[in-house]
Amino acid sequence: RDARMKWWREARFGMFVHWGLYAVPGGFWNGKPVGGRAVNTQGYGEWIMHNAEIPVADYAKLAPQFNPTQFDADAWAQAAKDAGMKYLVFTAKHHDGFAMFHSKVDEFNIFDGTPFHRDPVAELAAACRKKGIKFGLYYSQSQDWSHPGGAAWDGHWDKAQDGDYDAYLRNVAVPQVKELLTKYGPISVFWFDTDTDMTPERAAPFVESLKLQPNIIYNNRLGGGFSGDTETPEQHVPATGFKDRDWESCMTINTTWGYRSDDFNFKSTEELTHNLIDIASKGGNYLLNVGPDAQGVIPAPEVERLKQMGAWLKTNGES
Ligand code: FUL
Repeated sequence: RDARMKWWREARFGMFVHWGLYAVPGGFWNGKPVGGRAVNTQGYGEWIMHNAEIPVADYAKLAPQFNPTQFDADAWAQAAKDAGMKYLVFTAKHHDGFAMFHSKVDEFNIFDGTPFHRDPVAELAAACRKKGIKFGLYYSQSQDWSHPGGAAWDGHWDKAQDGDYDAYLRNVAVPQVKELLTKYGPISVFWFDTDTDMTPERAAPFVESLKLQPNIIYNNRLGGGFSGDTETPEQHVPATGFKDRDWESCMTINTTWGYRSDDFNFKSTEELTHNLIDIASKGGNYLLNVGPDAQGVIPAPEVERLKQMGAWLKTNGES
């Protein structure tokens, strides 16, 4: 375990990337900004389908509009590198159920469902490898608002979502996780998220699949009693570290994870740098998020802050 965790413990700083179909509406539905309907979603851009209770068929109509021709995996990897980040974790599928890779399991994915016809997971894996950035994937294993049977943490809003949860896990989630672990070379981190209705029996096939990547590090959000390798405090720096546990604070750079065109609430470079120092001094990692837009571009104020952090680290950091 120590050998497996070594690079991660030394990394300290990583890039989280929330990018998906939700970048198209960018926080707006029918011309109106969509706020959160529950305290823990805060109007996040990637929660728009849930927060506006968008029917599955209507949400799917976003796919033909998604053509992020300015997406440049090398530029993202370079932005991470310039910031002094050592790894990158990309949303292969968020709760909306839209796969950001060429999945053979289901056509609701960026390669088959959009005019873009490219596979961002493949391109990012290659770019990160080239630039010496460890590559990891986020995958929403239980919540899936577009596939029948997929969970929604406080219930479905469209009949099209109803179905057999176990069949969804068996036919969609586990096979997609296996695709991600076999088709894209070394995967350093697997980031599960929200464990709605997970049980030990339901979680076991995921853990089994992780053996496809013997050195992989996974987080504590699979559920079913599996604690994974890392704790994942969200949107805060814990007062102290965790006893005998590796941990990583994930935080947004503005308010949202997934792109919102109306979110200009960017944290200052001072605050971000302070968080990094605070977290590192307590023995954790900082997974700082960016939210690329519908063209595939990381918003300029985000890139600028990353650059400034990297410059600061160059003068004051260890590496
Ligand atoms: C949460 C998710 O629901 C958010 O959308 C985001 O992905 C965050 C990192 O984890 O639980």
